[in-house]
Amino acid sequence: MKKFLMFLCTLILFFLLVGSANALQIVDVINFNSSGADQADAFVQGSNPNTPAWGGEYVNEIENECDYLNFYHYFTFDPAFETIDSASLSIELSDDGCDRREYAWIWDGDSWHGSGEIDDETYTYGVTLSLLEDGDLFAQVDGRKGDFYVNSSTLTIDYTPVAPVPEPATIFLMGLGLFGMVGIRRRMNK
Ligand SMILES: [Ca+2]
Ligand SMILES: [Ca+2]
Ligand SMILES: [Ca+2]
Ligand SMILES: [Ca+2]
Repeated sequence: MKKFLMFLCTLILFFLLVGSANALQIVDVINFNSSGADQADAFVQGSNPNTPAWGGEYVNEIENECDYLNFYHYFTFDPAFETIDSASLSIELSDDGCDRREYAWIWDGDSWHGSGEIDDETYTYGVTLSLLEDGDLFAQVDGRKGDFYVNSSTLTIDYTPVAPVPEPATIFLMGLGLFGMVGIRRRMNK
């Protein structure tokens, strides 16, 4: 029984020490449809006030070179971040037919990227990490030529959370764990 308790305490200590250092991931997916998006806040203007959210008749379709789609990813770091380690933005576009010579500009938060011929493809870009500290990212798809759909946008963030402040119960368990380890060592030395 004593042995088992010592083992348990050591195990708890191990998980307390290892568990607090784990990196976390946020994945925020917005699916666009003809009249809006499945995330109600996708068109709520945040830290970068901008022009109206979309042009033309349909939200999820870029109908010509004057059309565009502006949107926000909103996310919460829970627990708060110590460091944001990496982030990417993936935007899925698809052709409405088999048309040729169709192009878009994609804004990833701080730079424009040319798409090349749009058929059915997901475009992924690294995101400048400092843009994510305030909990939102503004992105855009602008028509350059042709007509195509903007199906979805996925923001993936990997971060290291702040180390939690130990509560009295945690300190007590850690104490027990240390006590258990000392006990095991003493036994082995006998
Ligand atoms: Ca449109
Ligand atoms: Ca095409
Ligand atoms: Ca931001
Ligand atoms: Ca097309």
